[in-house]
Amino acid sequence: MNEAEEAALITYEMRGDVALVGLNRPEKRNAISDRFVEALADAVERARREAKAGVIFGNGKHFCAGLDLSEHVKKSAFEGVEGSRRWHEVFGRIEFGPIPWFCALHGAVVGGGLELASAAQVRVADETTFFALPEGQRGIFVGGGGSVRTARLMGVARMTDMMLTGRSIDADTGERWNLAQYVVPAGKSVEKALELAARAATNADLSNYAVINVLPRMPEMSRDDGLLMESFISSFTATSPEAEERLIAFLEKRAAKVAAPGGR
Ligand code: 1HE
Repeated sequence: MNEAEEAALITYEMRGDVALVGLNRPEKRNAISDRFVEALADAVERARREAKAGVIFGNGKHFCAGLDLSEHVKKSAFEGVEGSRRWHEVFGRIEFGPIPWFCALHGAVVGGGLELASAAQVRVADETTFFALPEGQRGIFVGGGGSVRTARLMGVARMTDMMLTGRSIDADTGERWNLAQYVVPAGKSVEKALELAARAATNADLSNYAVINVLPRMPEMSRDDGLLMESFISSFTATSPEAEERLIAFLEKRAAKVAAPGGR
């Protein structure tokens, strides 16, 4: 594969302050090969440098069919561990970075595709979305962080059921199970994710950083440690020049009020 073909595995464009990253291997349902992981890593690094939020979506009929199974027929155990650790690194750059990521889902969100989506902060599913973890049927196990991230989103019992029985769930069930925070009409997930990302991009950088990096770590702390940490983060953000300017803007009636749902 030459450089141009490799670059084309992932599409990348800036929409204002938002990086729009497209999984672009539709003929293989965006199955994640080793090269694909590297192309995604490059896009994520670029977005971390130049964007204030990111959207990941899948080109073609599906968001992502997970691990490229054709590359895993003849791998050694050690190569498998290294591959899995690389997924962890790259997805970790999405999970714990300076900018929030919004995944726009449609069609199959399967195996490693669901693991990728689980690394984002917000998932927007359209009505065609379905989630599955067919690892058990393939004789393998999740390796892209799913047993940690996806299990935390939906809970161990539900994930165990999906992995043991091959159960597929639809978008509405996925929303109830915490795999998506929004369900929108078919074909609208990218538009909605872009709208949400553009909104998040206007927040103070430090507030976004704290939400992304502190909130997910809190459940692992004791209540006492968590509350102390919260006081420090709260004071640290509130005393930044950006916060001061935003607080004064509100008091001087130059900033938007909180809107009721539906803009009432
Ligand atoms: C693939 C892959 C893949 C499709 N690796 N080549 N993931 C899975 O077990 C899911 C396997 N895929 C499917 O069940 C279906 O492809 C879909 C439901 C996602 C989509 O169905 P459909 O009818 O739209 O597409 P298709 O005809 O099945 O696939 C089109 C092509 O993509 C076909 O190749 P072709 O050469 O015959 O055209 C498929 O073989 C190919 N393709 N999915 C390789 N996954 C770090 S651990 C993570 C562990 C996992 O992710 S396990 C879950 C793996």
